[in-house]
Amino acid sequence: MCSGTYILYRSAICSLLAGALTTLAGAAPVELPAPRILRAPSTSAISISLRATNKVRATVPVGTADGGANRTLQADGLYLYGVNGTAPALFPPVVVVRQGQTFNVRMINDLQPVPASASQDHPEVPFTNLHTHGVLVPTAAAANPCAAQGDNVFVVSNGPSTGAPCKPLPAESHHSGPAHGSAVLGQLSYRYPLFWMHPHRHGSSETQVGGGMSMLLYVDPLRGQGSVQRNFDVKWLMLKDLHLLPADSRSRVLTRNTKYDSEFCGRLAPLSEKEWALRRGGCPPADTGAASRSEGTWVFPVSGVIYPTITVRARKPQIWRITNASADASYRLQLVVTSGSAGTPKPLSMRVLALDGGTLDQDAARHPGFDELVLMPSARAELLIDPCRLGVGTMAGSRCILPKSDVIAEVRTLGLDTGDQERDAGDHWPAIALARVVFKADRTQRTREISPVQARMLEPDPIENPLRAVAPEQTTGAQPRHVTMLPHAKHAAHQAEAATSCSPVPLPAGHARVIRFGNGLAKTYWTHFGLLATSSRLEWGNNSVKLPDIDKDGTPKPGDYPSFGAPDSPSNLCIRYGSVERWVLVNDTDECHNFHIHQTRFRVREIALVEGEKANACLGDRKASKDFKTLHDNFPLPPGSRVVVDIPFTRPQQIGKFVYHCHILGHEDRGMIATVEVVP
Ligand SMILES: [Cu+2]
Repeated sequence: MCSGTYILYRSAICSLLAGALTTLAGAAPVELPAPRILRAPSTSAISISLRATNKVRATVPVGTADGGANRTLQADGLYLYGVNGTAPALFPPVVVVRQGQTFNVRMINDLQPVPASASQDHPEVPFTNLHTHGVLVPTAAAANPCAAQGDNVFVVSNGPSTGAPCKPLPAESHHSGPAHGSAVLGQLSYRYPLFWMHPHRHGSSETQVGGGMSMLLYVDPLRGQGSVQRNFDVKWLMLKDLHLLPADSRSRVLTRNTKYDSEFCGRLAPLSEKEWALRRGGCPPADTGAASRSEGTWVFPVSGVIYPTITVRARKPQIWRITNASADASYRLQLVVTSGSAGTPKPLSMRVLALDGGTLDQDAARHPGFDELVLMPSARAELLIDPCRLGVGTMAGSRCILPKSDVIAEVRTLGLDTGDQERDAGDHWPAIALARVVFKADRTQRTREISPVQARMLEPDPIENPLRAVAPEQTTGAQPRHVTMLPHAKHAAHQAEAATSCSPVPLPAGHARVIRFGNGLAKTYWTHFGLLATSSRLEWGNNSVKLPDIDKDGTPKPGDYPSFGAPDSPSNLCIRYGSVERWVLVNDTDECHNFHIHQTRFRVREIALVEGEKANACLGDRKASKDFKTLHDNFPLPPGSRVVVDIPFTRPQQIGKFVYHCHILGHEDRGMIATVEVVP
């Protein structure tokens, strides 16, 4: 991060890191690492062991702008996964499974107790669990107690364990016994590809995910991957961020600061190129004069490396698989050419192949591309990085000639205000130069075809499209024979109580359900968030989302939004298996949230925004989504917005209890989460 050039600017971040960086021999830029890929040897199942650790130290390589000496940074106090007995890592192996395979995770809870500190909203507790974001996890037969838990995030492992396979765990609130292991069995029947796994213990999600605990999961479709691997260089960009306290002067180790402050580096303002050069891979504290702000740094590693270089070879275009694995931070990505340009560089138009694990459709295929891409927490994107398509080369008809010398570019997040600065609302995520990109020269000057976009990437999903028949889907041949789907109430004794209190009231035809996002109790305005998650029903008719009906009884008062607290309370929503519901998501607050629902996906039908609202920026490229048939599992909700979505509850694996929530994990931990129960 700190080349000689930086020192000239007397960057605060450089002086802070100066004592913490260890210089290594060699001068090559630090390349974005290729992950270790874990694949199943057979067609039936893949099994991994996953060790949840905390208080761990990671060595983070630090890249430079000019290929100067390699450096590393030591960060302590992290939460990391160790996979299959290997050391816990910021960028753990990527699990690649095939469609229809069973994926077994043996979870080992190795979290150690951490003394509570007065500054924490939520003390660090050694409880954890696992959520496979975007993937269906069936609630299955009682004979398999691990599978019986489905995607119930209120089941946790509450202390160090040896990973005993498939030991049933009661809900945390019931539990005060000795150590237990937990495991998850998931049957991967979703067709589209980029998912991730992270802990989901209510109250600890922000601390654990923000400490680095997550890993990637990719589901190969039945066909087509071979040609993707042959034609493209696949790059995995896992975005995380770490607040770090100043380095210990003797050990040079920086310790993670669990206290989150989105304004640590100051509020968002346009940056000059000189200022961008000070933000490679991280940002220094804002010079506010306040003592609390002036200490530490904030780094944004990409796949475990701070400011890596991504080299794009002339004859091998790339596919970038990008995941926002930060707990709270939002990114507004641009790809800009920095070499040979004067003034503000122009963003290259990025070609998006898939969003949030859902492949874009033919409508999206005709889209000219996106100058910027907003990734709120948990959002994913797959991009086609072909220098010709990006305009790095010179076009000659349908062919292109690449430049004679290397072109240097940068992946940047422009920063994002999730609320209006002037109204002091929301968070103010910083502008960071995340990675350096080198488009290699083609000295042969031969013309080349533009890489084709693989047809399979543009195929809409025939199964999950809610426009299709709503008839309950039958168990497919791809599912393992030993999984028997039973009604939820029959097989999990500890859940029987909830099941009996859940009786679905179906939406009448032409009605929509209204879900309101609000701040909780007025007295604790900034610390509690809630969801008004009742079965409010709204006659849909021919109206748009500007429906006056929504507000005919007035906006709810701050105290009307329940802030989630008790895992064992009756489910907030009861839905009949086989329904496709229309939900109107209403953001009653003055900051952005992002809606995420487990165990299903949704199609966006309408988006209504408050005109002139500055924080509409969090919608970014997603405003085009209503024209696409893509199914999302998370979606931004700007302040005051209404977003209409269709959600299918038509798969047997969905029977059971799961949650929907804001994926800004600080909001989720503070109550912006609610339960839904699908009953047969
Ligand atoms: Cu939120």
